[in-house]
Amino acid sequence: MVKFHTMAACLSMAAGLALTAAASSAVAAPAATGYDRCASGNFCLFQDIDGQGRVVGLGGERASLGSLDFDNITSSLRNRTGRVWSVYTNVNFGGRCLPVAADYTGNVTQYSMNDQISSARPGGCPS
Ligand SMILES: [Ca+2]
Repeated sequence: MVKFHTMAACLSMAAGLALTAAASSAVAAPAATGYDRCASGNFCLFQDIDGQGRVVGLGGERASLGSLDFDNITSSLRNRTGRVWSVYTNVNFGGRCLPVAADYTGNVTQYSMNDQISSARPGGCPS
């Protein structure tokens, strides 16, 4: 009997340690940074190049990024929607348009779009 209780105590303690270890690793997991902050299914705009600075994730079209306090500040993008999107230099999908491939992750500076994007929506640029 004594031996049985000892064994049970050991098993109980082992289970407790396992739970503690699991909780510790969950707490220790690093917060997402950079482009990784873009959740699956979202079209994300970042304030700075290389996925840095503030970020907003869109699930659908946005005729004015000003409503998100994100007008004319985007420097990089990540498209996790699985389809092409398009971004525009003016509100209401006007001005110059840049198509963004379904899996694009990168800057917009090389397309002369730095700090110029004012609206965005799923689908390609108007023909
Ligand atoms: Ca910027």
